[in-house]
Amino acid sequence: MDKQRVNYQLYLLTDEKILESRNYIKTLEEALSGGVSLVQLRDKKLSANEFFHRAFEVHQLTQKYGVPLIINDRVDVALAIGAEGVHLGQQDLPVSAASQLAGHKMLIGVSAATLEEAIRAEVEGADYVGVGALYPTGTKANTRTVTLDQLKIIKNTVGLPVVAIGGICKENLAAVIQQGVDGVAVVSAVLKEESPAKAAEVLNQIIDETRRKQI
Ligand code: TZP
Ligand code: MG
Repeated sequence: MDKQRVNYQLYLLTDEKILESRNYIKTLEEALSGGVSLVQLRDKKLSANEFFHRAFEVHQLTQKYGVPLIINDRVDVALAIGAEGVHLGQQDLPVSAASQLAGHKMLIGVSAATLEEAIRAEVEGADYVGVGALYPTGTKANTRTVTLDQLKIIKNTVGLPVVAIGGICKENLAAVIQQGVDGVAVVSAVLKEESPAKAAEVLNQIIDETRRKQI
């Protein structure tokens, strides 16, 4: 994987509650076939052993679609399965420690809810920042709110790719893309839909159309 060529456009995060109520792998495969460009495995409940096995299985699938897999929180699991990246929150390992373990080939993403956090992530050597939550979300508790204006300021200040997250759906997607971000990260807008493939296709169409109108 070439870090410079990663496509952040439609970044799908998994959610154990939603996926375990459906067919886990089939639902993810549908999302991939609909054009998801990046996947993050996020599961706060599994043991290290279970998380490793799930990550291995999901990696087989993402590799089939040529889509990088990012592991949430756990650098050890990312390394153990040979994932393309790891995503760190403000309470996780510092970027410097993660990159010492993972080396420079692995993509390191950091969650940021303020300009200061985004700048720090860049200084510390992150490869991209996830910024949010833009809108109310039922997927994650205790999110911090980021406005569209703050998102734009972050995008215009840091040199890293910026991915917006939190409650993003087809109704508010154009407004987010208009801030100039590199992509959006979603859970429910794809995984809760009856057809995850169709949902991903529609989101990609909205992004493409919004970008075309901006030129
Ligand atoms: N971090 C900030 S909001 C969020 C995470 C992991 C959840 C996003 O889920 P959804 O369903 O797209 O609102
Ligand atoms: Mg975390």
